[in-house]
Amino acid sequence: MPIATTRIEDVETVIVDLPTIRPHQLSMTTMKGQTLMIVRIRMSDGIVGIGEGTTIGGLAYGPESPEGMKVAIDTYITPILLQSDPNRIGPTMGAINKAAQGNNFAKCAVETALVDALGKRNRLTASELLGGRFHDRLPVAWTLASGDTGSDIDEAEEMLAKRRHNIFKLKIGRGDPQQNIAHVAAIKRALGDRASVRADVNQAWSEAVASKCLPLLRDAGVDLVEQPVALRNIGGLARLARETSVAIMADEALSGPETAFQLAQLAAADVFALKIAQSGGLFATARVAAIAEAAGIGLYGGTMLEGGVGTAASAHLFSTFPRLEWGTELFGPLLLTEEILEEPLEYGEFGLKVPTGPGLGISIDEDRLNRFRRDRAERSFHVLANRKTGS
Ligand code: MUC
Ligand code: MG
Repeated sequence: MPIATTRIEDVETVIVDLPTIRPHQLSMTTMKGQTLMIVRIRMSDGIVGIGEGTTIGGLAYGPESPEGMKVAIDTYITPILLQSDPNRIGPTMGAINKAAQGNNFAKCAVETALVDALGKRNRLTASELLGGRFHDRLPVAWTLASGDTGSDIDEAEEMLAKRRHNIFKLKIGRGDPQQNIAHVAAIKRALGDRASVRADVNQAWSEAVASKCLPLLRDAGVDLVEQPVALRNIGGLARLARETSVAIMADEALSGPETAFQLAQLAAADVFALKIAQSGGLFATARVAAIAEAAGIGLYGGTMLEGGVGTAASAHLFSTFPRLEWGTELFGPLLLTEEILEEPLEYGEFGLKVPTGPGLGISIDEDRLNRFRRDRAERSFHVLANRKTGS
């Protein structure tokens, strides 16, 4: 019997502003809230696929903002979707890639929604569509980024006591590098062998500064240093990876299979931070992982601090990698004070449970979405928070 054709009838994009539990300080910006761009694709059989495009600090972290993702989808991607067979995700994304260069985050949100819908239609989880899960639970790191050493230690102790996290990533790169190292060393001293401590420089150091600081971080007990130098300085990253014994992880330098191949060719990283949005979607990220595996590069499941939708999508993909040596950092929803899912994702015992329902296995709470969507809010808290501090 021929399979009935399905059409896409409507594509909706919504910007949602949510507060964070505390300011989150990175080298390039301090987040006081998080903005999610949610896409919902409604099909002729009534199924609605959900996707998310989220970044950090508007345009401070990368070249796409939530507002820009919305415009890219509304203006350029939706007309292609309306002409596409949503069950053929590869050709649909191929047509989108032909019509729109770049815009990896927007494309990832759309592809995620197509995968969610395909899973719902066929009663399969996204992880099954992506090859099948090896893990039902994923280890999850927490980022200490309050900007204060004492508060970070207290936060880490609380996470250890609750058995929520025993891997901590420290955000450094702002201010004096010697003080950065003292901050990391104090936290590692306090936590000892009870936790793995890693540091993310977010591109802030020159190669010369990184060359001096990496051995000091290693001596302080740090297991992994993430993106110490600028994203385009792949040669510098390779020289640092060669000269230091601390593991080096590429994050911002990775923007899909092409940069993954370049990094692997130059042996510029020991570990890849896999991010579904940065790499341009779930399937592109699977290709990045394949390149890493072939080159003997370790895998880490990264985040752009997405809410529940993007985090669930990432979890489905990461669960399909047999070796995820460095765990994940899929804690995004825990940084937010508000949940937009009907059922929050399940955290505990130092991990995240990969959802088991069809598609992404999550659903959006319509009332909560309505409360926080920017086009219905009186004034975005984001704008208010930034105005108060003058940033
Ligand atoms: C990044 O650069 O890794 C991931 C965790 C976190 O706190 O920030 C992000 C971005
Ligand atoms: Mg990073």
